[in-house]
Amino acid sequence: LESCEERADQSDSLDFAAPSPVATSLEEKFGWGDTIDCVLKKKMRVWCCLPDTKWGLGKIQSVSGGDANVLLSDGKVLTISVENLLPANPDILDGVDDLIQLSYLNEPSVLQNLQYRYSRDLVYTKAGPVLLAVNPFKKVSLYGNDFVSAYRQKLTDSPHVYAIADSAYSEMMRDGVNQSIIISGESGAGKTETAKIAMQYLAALGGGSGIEYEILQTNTILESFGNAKTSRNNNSSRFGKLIEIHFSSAGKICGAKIQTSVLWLGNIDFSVIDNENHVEVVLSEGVVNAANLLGCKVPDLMLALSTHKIQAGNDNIVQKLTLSQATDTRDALAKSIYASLFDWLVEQINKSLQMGKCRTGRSISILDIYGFESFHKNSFEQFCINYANERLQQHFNRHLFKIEQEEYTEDGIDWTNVQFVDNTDCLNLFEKKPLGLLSLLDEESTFPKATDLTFANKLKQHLSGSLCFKGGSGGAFRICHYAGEGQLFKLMQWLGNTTPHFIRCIKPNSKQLPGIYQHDLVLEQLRCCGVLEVVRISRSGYPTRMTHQQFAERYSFLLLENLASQDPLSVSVAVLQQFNVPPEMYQVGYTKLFFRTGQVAALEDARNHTLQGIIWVQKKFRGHQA
Ligand code: AD9
Ligand code: MG
Repeated sequence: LESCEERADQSDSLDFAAPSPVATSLEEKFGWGDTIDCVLKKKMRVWCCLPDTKWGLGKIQSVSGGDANVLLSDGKVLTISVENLLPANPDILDGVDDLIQLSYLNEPSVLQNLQYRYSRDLVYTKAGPVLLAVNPFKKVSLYGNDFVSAYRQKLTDSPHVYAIADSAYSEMMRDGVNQSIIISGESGAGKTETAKIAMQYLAALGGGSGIEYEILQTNTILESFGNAKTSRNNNSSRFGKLIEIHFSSAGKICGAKIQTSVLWLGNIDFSVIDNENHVEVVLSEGVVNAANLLGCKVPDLMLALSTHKIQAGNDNIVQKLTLSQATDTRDALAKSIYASLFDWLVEQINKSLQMGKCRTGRSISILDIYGFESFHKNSFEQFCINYANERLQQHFNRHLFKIEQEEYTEDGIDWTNVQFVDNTDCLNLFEKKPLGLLSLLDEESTFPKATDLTFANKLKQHLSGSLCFKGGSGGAFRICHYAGEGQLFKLMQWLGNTTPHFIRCIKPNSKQLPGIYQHDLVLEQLRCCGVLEVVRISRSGYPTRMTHQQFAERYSFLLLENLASQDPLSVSVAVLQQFNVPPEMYQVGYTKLFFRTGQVAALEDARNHTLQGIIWVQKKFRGHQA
């Protein structure tokens, strides 16, 4: 775990309203130019970074020099450096169903919001355009026919996988454009369950021919072959999958297609036969059975697993393998046999799902993919997973900005002020030819004398100029991913032609048990899959939107001058002027007002104060009358 200060800085840099990325004073952190005096007078809620690296909620009592006295929710008063404070949201925002509504977007606020909802079985929360799904690890009563009809008839707008599936379906029907639902998250976070829930909704909507049952059944078959119990998930998918559901022009399911990001072999052992660590296969039940199943002779398999053939001129030279080389060969063989078996299975399923008449070209794809992974020591598997995610992130950013831009343009506001984070540098690091990670890896693999170390040195030699690459000692190197081809290109091409919908699954604890919410684990995932970044991007422009009407209704009573007869826009502008909201903090659209982060919290505060004042006067007045 990093230190508190680091956390405070990182969290703070996520709040876009802050004028500088690393805010040093309280005013800067609060982001709306208030003086400390104002903050004190308002007795604002703040997050305090406590010594045990937890965040505690409190209210500022007083400030002297760089320290603040804060009354914590447990009644204790704490003296704490102003640097270790972050603004907390007003309590009207507790448990909001879209993180975008938070006035202050920092890590403790987001964590608390998700926990607030999770403890009430509200496992779904929006993070701007993304649906966050926190795994309940228990049955929650959020599914089934009643819920399906409620979402279909738009009787509820509470965030849900059904709502995502519904908008995919509706947009496909309305615009005739293919859709995709991209589900990511770490192992055990609930991706496969979420994919099934989305499929159930689509099956309910587009069902009728009976094929929807077949599609739902494929999960069981694929899971029984493709899943295994791991330390992180008792029913872990060891494959990424993309299922395409095809619809007729009437919106009925007419077909589906699945794409796909040998145990005896594992029992084969080797014995070392010389002091150069060369090996021979131990004759055992494992090797006999494996040879039988593969349809080859036992000595052939034994030879194949312990030697390496190289061609030199016209001669074949047979070299004995070392223990680690032989183990790798055995595992690679097991993997490839298993992969071929799985491909065969998918092919069979696809054959049974294909329906000749289904040529409308309309489809919804559901992609179940691993999220960014980061361990102390990361292998080629993490390299591939993270690269895939980096591509998805780019896809996502492009899409996000398109939506933002469209809304601004529609309402006639200037959106050139919107800044965004771009991950092109990181993608270039992987993809650039001839000096990207992938090209260099390809090249190095063809050198007979290449080792991990020569590869690492080559990377350091060529890539040290990139901000996303950090060389380490020996064979170590690090890639700084955005958060925090093999097939992939085809997948991205395919997804590029669809309208995407994103779901990020979050694992609340590593015990796979209900009711436990581990802050650090959740935080790590939020950072890894870039959720805060996403919300920040969505908010980097003008995250809070209200129609002129809504704004005027809510705040007009604060006006000193009576403008009740005027139109909502004039009233709104008068409110903004009276409260000295700086012009760069908002934009006026044709129908809506767009605000930067923190502005509405300040107005809400003024509103609450005035309301309290009114109540006080009314009480006095009644007392006087009595
Ligand atoms: V892996 O990358 O394949 O290892 P997933 O797919 O992310 O992983 P999975 O969907 O298999 O995780 O979910 C793990 C377990 O969490 C499931 O077996 C369920 O017991 C539990 N789970 C997940 N989502 C839900 C849910 N919406 N309701 C109830 C759930 N239980
Ligand atoms: Mg899975």
